Amino acid sequence: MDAGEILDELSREVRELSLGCTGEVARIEGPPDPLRFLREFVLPNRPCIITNAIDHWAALRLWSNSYLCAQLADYSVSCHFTPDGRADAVVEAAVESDLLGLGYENGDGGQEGGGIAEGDARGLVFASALVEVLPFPEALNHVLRSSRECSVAYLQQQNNCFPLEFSALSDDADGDIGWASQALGCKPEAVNLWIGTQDSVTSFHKDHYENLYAVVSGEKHFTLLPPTDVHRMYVKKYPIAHYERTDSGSLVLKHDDPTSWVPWVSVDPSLKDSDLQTAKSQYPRYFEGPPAFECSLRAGELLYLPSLWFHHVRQTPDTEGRTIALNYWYDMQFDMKYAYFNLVESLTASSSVSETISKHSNS
Ligand SMILES: O=C(O)CCC(=O)C(=O)O
Repeated sequence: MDAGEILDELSREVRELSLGCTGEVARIEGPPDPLRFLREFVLPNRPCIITNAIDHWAALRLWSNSYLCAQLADYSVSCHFTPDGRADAVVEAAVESDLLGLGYENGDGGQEGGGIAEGDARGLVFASALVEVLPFPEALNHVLRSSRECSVAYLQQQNNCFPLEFSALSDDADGDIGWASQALGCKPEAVNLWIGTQDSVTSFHKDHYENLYAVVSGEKHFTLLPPTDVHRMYVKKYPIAHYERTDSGSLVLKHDDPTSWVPWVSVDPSLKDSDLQTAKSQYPRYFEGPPAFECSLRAGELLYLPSLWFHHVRQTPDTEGRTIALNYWYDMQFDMKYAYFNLVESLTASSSVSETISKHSNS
């Protein structure tokens, strides 16, 4: 057996023993008993959707656009801008000259590699959004007017922004998820608010947190893969770039100076048509392997997204044109599960498991 077959066997076994093979995410009526939540979901690192757990939040009834603008009239909030709704994502650098000096030619981007293969499909960069701090009503207006033809705004900041930037809303939703805090033995390290439209998509990534993700309005669509599937994600190192605003107000992509590199998932599960066909040939382990865990969350539902799970997130707006969510990040335990994950990640990086992309992009 080569490394790829061994890792395939691992991901199959985890499904057979614990996660299930259908790609369905368990649904439970909440709020659950903390011990049950710990035993059935946190310890086995298994996601679930919890219904009827946040019905008491005033946010579910109050958070119209006009209410939010009235409550937050004098607040400034962080708004993330991209031309196409893809922030912290691997994108093609629009300007060829932007790539000069990034080390593609001689491959020196591999210097800080830590064993992870270089993102060798030339012209691809990891693009981060332009973040502007704006009065809330103006920021919301940008979100609602988003379009992939000009600019997409996503109101989010993963720095505990709910209490920090939106404190006027703190009575409308809980500061922590009580039964989860009990099960996990701590309060959340960060509570983040997300207001976006269908144009904002969050690319595949994983976090070192136990995540309780609550939808307040609209719908969120998650594509999830367990940590044991890391060998199917084609993690490569990409040069980091960021969007800047020009004098005319449009967004341009600039590479970071000095150049730095970030390991990121190459697979985009939301591609269509010919792009999807190309991706299928580049990333066969993802597209030919067991199905991802797919779920959609409606307003009032909560997802337990376990630590280290890869997640890709899309959204459908409500009748007011936005999707609103709050997520609670709890510290994960850096225990044996974490050590095993590191082992699987190292095995993936040190073998030829993720090499298909190189063969295709070089051919
Ligand atoms: O809602 C989103 O767009 C992304 C959420 C996410 O990545 C997270 O909660 O970790």
